[in-house]
Amino acid sequence: MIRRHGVISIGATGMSENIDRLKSTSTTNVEEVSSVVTPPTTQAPQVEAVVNPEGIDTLRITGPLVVFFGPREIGKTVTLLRLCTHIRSSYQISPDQNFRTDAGYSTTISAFEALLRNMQFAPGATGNVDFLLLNVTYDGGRFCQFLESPGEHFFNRHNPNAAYPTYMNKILADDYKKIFVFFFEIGMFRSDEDLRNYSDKIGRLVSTRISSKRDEVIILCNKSDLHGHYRGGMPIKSEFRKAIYDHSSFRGLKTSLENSGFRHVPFVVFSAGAFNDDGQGQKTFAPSSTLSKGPMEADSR
Ligand SMILES: Nc1nc2c(ncn2[C@@H]2O[C@H](COP(=O)(O)OP(=O)(O)OP(=O)(O)O)[C@@H](O)[C@H]2O)c(=O)[nH]1
Ligand SMILES: [Mg+2]
Repeated sequence: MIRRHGVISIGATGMSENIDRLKSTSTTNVEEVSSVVTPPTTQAPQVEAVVNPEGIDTLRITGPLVVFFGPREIGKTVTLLRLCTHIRSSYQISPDQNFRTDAGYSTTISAFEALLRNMQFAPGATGNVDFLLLNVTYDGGRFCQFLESPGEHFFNRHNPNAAYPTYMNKILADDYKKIFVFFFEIGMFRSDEDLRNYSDKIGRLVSTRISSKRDEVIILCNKSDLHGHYRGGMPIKSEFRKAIYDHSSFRGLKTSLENSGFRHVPFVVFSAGAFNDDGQGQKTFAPSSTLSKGPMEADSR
């Protein structure tokens, strides 16, 4: 089904269209990428030597890299899991074993794999899965990589102008293609000031560190199931778009996108599924539909 549509599709177009475009650019790099990600063991000491002080081996990233960018609790891990469950019948997805050098990374990988197996979201279930690199392979060659980082590496409302961590600065400086998925949710912060700070931080990134010639940007409006703009089981995308784009706090980012030459910025309305409290402190989860018309509608227009 994925081959027929030629996309990674979660019943919709926006995110999938972009990943499809990514496919056309990434396949030409397969040879090059494969040789970089599997260095001969004799080179191991060299790799060790360049691991940065944060214990993150950015040499594991050769792109194209999809960056899930958003604050804590916005739903990056859940979105990643939902995307993986959808594409795994055609794409091989495996956590990169050597991205982080700290002892806790193996726990992260195990927790991710366990969640992918059963998608049970007890409170805090995604807590251990906040920082990992996934390698996505198609037809035997590297297709792309997904990076999920803890929200505070991107934005902390108590310190909105904090610098990015060193590993992130390296990623931003490296010249492989990046696809930034900027996470938003209607009412995601308690104050407009926090929303403006978040949007402005993205705006600065877009203006100064992302190239419209090389990179792509997606605005993802997450947890749509919580925000009633639905008709006939479908999210009304124009309503979600209005709520995000017409908010005064978004203005600076809109200008940055326009001025930076991003002519087509997909706006994706997304929900991983329905989350309900079971009354006993647990959350039950029902994944959203994978049909092309369903509540997990994503659209690019
Ligand atoms: N209603 C609803 N809730 C969601 C959705 N996606 C995530 N959530 C809820 O949001 C919580 C946080 O999601 P995570 O994916 O862990 O958030 P995150 O952005 O990865 O957070 P950090 O890793 O801490 O930066 C989950 O435990 C769910 O309860 C969604 O599509 N709909
Ligand atoms: Mg997370």
